[in-house]
Amino acid sequence: MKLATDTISLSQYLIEEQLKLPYATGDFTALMNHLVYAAKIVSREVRKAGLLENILGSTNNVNVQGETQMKLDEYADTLFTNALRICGHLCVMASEENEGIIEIPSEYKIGKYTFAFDPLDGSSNIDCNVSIGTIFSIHLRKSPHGTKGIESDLLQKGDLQRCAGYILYGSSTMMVMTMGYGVVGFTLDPSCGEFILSHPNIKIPESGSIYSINEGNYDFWSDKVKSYIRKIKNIQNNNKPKTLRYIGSLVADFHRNLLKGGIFLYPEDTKSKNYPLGKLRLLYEASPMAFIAEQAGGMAVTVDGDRILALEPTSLHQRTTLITGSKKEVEFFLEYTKTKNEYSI
Ligand code: P6P
Repeated sequence: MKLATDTISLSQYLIEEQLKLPYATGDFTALMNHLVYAAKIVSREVRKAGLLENILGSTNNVNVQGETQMKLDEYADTLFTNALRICGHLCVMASEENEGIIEIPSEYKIGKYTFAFDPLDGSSNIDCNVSIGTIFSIHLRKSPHGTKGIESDLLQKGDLQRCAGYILYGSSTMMVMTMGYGVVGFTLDPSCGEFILSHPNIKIPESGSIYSINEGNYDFWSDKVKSYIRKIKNIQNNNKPKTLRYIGSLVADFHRNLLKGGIFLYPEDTKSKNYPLGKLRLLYEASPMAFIAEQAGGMAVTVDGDRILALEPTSLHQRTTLITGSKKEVEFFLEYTKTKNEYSI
């Protein structure tokens, strides 16, 4: 049993990390503390959603993705947006739920960071109490300081992220994040309302027996993806066939594979209106997850073998395919499907 004296909260961790950087101004720490506040409130609402008749179910709105907006989607989007755009450390925001950029109101100080986020990913699972999550990505602005941030401040490669992370509303609420020097996880302790450091150095196992993909799309995949999935399931070719685990919430599927090892795949499928693009969004889903995957010792590529973090975004809601997970599993996918491996160039 950990004593309160030997635990460290997320707020304390951020300050300690800030003190290690002589040039740090405290802006990032302040930004993250606003994020932590919003995360606690969203977690509270998610946890009691089933008890509030007016928070479950869908709104009459369809979001920019063409998806029905759930009430909790709208709530989380509003809460993160309002908590963060007044914090004085952002110049511009982008949300999965909003078509254009989210400007910082002129009455508030304009900061040096950008914030792209998916307020409640996996929201179709909300009403059946399945784990869902918030995903976020933070860059330094490119446009002149003091001016209103613009879209190009958000359209930056994943390699340039200052921070990426997710909040998983699962059996407990966790925040997992990276600032470019490893991956750390914090678990919300409801008894004191603090995120406590529970996973100080997350490393994804080099290989793993789990594969995560929506098998319902099998008939619509490319031949190479079909061939790969048959291969990893075929007991004759394998001394140990893999186990399918798929929740349909990227944050939950990714987090399980991050801790246990395995591979997550969302390839293109011909039944999708986005074909030949994938379903997942680059800026606030694939890119932050890729930063975490690489920092934990894993890999993240498109189905064509392009490294996710090297992709240059051209639009806020740009979609991509995503293959991510244990290094050896992603390498095997690339090798077996005879796809280039940008990591080995
Ligand atoms: P499918 C949720 O809508 C999401 O964006 C991700 O969280 C998840 O990985 C994926 O879509 C699930 O998509 O088509 O398998 O339901």
